[in-house]
Amino acid sequence: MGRAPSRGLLAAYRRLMRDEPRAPRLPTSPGFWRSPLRGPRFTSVLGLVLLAGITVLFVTGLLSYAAYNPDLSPVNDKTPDKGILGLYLFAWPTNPHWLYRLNQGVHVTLGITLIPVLLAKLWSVVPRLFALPPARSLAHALERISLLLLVGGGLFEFVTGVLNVQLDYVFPGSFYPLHFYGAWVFFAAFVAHALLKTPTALRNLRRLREERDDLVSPRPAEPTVSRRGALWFVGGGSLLLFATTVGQNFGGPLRRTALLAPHGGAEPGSGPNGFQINKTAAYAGIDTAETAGDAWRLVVTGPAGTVRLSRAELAGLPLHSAALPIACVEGWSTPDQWWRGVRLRDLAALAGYEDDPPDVFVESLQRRGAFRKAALRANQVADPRSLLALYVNGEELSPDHGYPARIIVPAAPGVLNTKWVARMTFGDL
Ligand SMILES: Nc1nc2c(c(=O)[nH]1)N[C@H]1C(S)=C(S)[C@@H](COP(=O)(O)O)O[C@H]1N2
Ligand SMILES: [Mo]
Repeated sequence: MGRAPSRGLLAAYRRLMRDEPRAPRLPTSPGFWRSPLRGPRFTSVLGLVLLAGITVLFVTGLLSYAAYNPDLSPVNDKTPDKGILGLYLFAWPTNPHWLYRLNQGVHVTLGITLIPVLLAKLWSVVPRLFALPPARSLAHALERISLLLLVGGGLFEFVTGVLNVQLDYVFPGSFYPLHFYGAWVFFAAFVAHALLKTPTALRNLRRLREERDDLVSPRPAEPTVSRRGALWFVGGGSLLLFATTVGQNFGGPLRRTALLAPHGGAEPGSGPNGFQINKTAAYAGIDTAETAGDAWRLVVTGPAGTVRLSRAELAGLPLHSAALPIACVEGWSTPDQWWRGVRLRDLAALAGYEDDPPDVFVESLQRRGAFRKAALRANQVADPRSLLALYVNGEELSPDHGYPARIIVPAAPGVLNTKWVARMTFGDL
């Protein structure tokens, strides 16, 4: 006399729901997760590292956006619909001259370094993702929704950031709003999570022994590595990413250690112009016929009218030097280069602003592309180190670095240092 098959099924189902230690097959059963590494201490260590690291990422990210001076002109603003999220914007300073270089170097290098920590943290709490019942109360339901925003938002921010750095604008024109709005959603969930969990995390670390916890597997597998070993493994992964990325913040042989960082486009070669190039003249569609001696004129406009200057005339004006870096939003930067050219404030004077230099709108010869024009704020024009450079490191600018003339401004993101300048319009924007 066999049992009715339906009763057999029912029994199996009941066994499953009771978390029968023998063979749970569904991830909703705690016994399904068998790694003996999981536990509150492991999760807490990783969580506290992320608490510090992600806070720095958020702050440097917001500062990076402010550095574009998006509130100055729509051409600088990649996120025009930000509304109240732009309330914190301020006039980006020109001191210290390495400000953006440091900010963006920290943002990108730290972001890449934290990837193994983020992945390990998510792995450590994955059983909770499947925990049943889905919600025990309204508060619990809200908490779980905030966790979805936290996990989804975190992955989204890291993925979009890495793609932008590695693949050079895979989302044409839309990386900035995606990363910016994503950051706010993610950070809101992150703050809620940190407020709820930091006290627990600190308590977990002070405890000598692991408490009973839903993260501890009820039927742990044989350990293949200690918790300490696993943390070293995650830390080692971070260290490896750091070591193969950080070099892009420097020049010389160190840059070649940045194996994981794209080197900013074409090989820059050697010599005075042998430093990183973002977009080459060929890529930007700059024709040498347009930049040649007779063809090119700089058009400067202001209340005094319009002045057209050949390169020889520009080179005849008082020239000044400044040691300034190029620092790109993608996280690479160059050491200070010696630029030589005409001060922006002297050009403002030519345009009719003798004393108080105003903002300026700069346009390139380049016809297409998001970075062919940019606005600079009055404080940037007034700084005596801000130049329309004609020379770099004692040589003519190379075509790829912006010949016949390019903007260079202290502490500004690379994108404001317009190359192949054709027109400058002075006046309050
Ligand atoms: N006309 C023009 N100027 C430009 C760009 C561009 O695409 N077109 N790229 C900007 C960006 S994003 C950076 S980081 C710097 C890089 O300067 P470099 O190539 O001389 O290092 O140039 C800026 N000036
Ligand atoms: Mo850039």
